[in-house]
Amino acid sequence: MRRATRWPRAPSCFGSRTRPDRSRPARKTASDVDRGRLGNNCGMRIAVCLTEQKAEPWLEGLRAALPGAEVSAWVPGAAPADHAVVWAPPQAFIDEQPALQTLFNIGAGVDALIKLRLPPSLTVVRLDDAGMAVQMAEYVCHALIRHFREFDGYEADTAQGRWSFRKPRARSEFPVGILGMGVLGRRVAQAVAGFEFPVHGWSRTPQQVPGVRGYAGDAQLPQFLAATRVLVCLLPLTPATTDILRHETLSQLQPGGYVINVARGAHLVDADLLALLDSGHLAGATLDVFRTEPLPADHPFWQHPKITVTPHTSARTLRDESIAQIAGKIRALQRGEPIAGVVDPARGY
Ligand code: NDP
Ligand code: OXD
Repeated sequence: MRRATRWPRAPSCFGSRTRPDRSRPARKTASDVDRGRLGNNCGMRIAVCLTEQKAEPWLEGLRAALPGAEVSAWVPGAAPADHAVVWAPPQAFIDEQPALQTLFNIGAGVDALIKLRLPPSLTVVRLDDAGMAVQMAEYVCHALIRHFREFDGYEADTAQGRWSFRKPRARSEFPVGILGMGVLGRRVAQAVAGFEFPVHGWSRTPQQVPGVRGYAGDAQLPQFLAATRVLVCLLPLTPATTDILRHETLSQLQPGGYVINVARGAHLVDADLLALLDSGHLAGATLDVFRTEPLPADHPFWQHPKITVTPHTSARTLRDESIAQIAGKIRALQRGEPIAGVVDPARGY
């Protein structure tokens, strides 16, 4: 079994450690073990465990942002770490790291983490914007405006050398409904409202967003859907939101409805979308996320004339911004301050 690389200790150290959540039972941490052994405060350990991503640039960035911390890529049998920076880690990582206090996810969605068996004392922290919200606003506005202004039709015409005009459409007839008014949904709502589309927002608890008509909870979902023609999904994937884009809900959209799914593939029932596109109730869809990624070569979405596919790229994790945010949160925890983006395991996001 390979051992984790042990990095030389840097001369500077973090001061006294304060647990992020005093309501939690105190656990012996890797640094506590080190302090006992070495009689000093050096040695905060950070493990990096990233699926489908190169670890090296993250290691370098975290080392530069947190001098004094030992930052290493996790391998089975590695020394216990205090914090971890992860994307879709295997269960073995969690099981082998009982001293972990905090799991920093390098994405906003924590569905891949929440499905693991996590010790109740472990704090999961998601990325809180970190440059993703503006990207999401760009993506959604692009998809919305491409559909509303019929730029796809113009592209098809001009490709054939045809100089043609379409009748201008009223934006009041294209109300946009955003499922999920969190960090990303609110930024998207603001951008869409800037183009003077009517905007509706649906959340679990009531949210006040200027320029947005708010709806909350399952009881107000039918009202929200009936008010919506272009539906944007920006919900976290939880048991309550899985399959939320299904025949029953999508058929409640206004005729000529359009679906933009930028959250998770499992929000959408693929066959129900295809049936509603083929029946003509829905006019089209732009999809960035899929039940299986990469989207299998034989999936009907690829060739469907009313569907635009992008490869899970609507809001990319920006490494520098993410490292700065995670390092800032680790420092805040060191000072005993609260941090944003802590996941509530009961809610699942
Ligand atoms: P947040 O946690 O900030 O916001 C989630 C929103 O969804 C909140 O408004 C919340 O309501 C609402 N919500 C959650 N559950 C329900 C429910 N059962 N009923 C009604 N509303 C609900 O998440 P973000 O905005 O940061 O991110 C949203 C999702 O976007 C991520 O979970 C991820 O899956 C996806 N994503 C996709 C990316 C891509 O590249 N395609 C990139 C980044 C994220 P309330 O306000 O009441 O809590
Ligand atoms: C995320 C994502 O959740 O990129 O951040 O999908």
